Amino acid sequence: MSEFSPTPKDKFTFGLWTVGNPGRDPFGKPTRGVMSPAEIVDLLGEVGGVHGVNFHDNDLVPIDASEAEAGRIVGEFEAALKRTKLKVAMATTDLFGEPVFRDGAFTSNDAEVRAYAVQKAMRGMDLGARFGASVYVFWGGREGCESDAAKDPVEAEARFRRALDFLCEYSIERGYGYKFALEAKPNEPRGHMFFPTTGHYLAFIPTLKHPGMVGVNPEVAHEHMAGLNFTHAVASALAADKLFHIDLNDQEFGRYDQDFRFGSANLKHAFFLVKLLEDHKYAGFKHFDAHAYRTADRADVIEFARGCMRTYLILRKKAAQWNADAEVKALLRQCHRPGKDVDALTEKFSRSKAETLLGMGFDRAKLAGRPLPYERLDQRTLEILMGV
Ligand code: GLT
Ligand code: MN
Ligand code: MN
Repeated sequence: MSEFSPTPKDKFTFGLWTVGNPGRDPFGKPTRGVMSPAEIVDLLGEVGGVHGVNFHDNDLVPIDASEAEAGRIVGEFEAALKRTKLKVAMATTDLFGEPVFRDGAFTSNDAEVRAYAVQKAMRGMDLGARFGASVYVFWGGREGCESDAAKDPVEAEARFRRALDFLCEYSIERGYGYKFALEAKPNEPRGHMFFPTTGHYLAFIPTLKHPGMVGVNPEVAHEHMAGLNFTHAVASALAADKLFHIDLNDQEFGRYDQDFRFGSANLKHAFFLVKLLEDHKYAGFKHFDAHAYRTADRADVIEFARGCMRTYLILRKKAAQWNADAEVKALLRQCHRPGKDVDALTEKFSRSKAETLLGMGFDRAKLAGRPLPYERLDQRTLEILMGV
């Protein structure tokens, strides 16, 4: 056990589809053998220190499985969980893979497809609850369009709201206690995706019937694909008390959906993300929604999974080191100029405070001349990261 060995207390999780990814891409066939859910759980057991596993309904039970087949698969999965002491943390619905969802699920133009999608989500929730999942993710994989001629986007949003309101009631009625986590993605697989960023969902949630049980599941790669600062998206979720789950991975800016090992592409961003999560004591699951390179074999998939967690734990240590660093502290003292009296003025509006503020004189030149040694601060940050 090294100081960077994870334990289940770290709440690191992997989806069946992550370490189980066989290396298929839009241009090429699988490069690894397909593993059964039980085999994937055993692999995670071999990785060590993993808290739990997540699944889509059909990662566990194929959509066309007979009852006997489903029973066998679920039984083997259950036995593997017992063997490895892994928990099921999160469950979700595959509402994107089947041709029936070619025009969306909850936002499809076909009322029957919409009803089928809600039914499939209900059954997925039943399956997740059976294994004790506490978070239910909604990634609107096909919710969107190629042409705005196809759908009124306001109507589409209303359909999505209706589905979620219904599913919230279903969870309440069944006593499942789920927290719903909505996951945004900007530009794949539809030509235009509805709810492309975490911010869109944060604006949408207060319009629901049960906003308290719905939060977000931001994913590193998804905000980076759009050229956005992921740490800021997570900060908005934290500030709104809506960070119910998180998908950690990595992504080169501007590229296709890469789902790389956490921290492998943008170490500095990964550092500030971990620092944010740790500084704000995020206590939820940390799911590595990533997969190994297409070139990886089984042994390398294990290295991939260990790498995700190890990088997180190293960055957690680096964040603590940064917070305790004397030079960082001194630089921060120089850059942050608190002023209780002036802050109090704008704290809560009153006519007299407004009058006082209007009457104040500010020396713009003096304020503009105060030093802000951010170059030094950023270089010190990099040196801590580089271990110098
Ligand atoms: C799919 C997607 C992910 C989502 C998963 C949940 S499936 O791999 O790219 O980002 O989190 O449906
Ligand atoms: Mn992704
Ligand atoms: Mn994801």
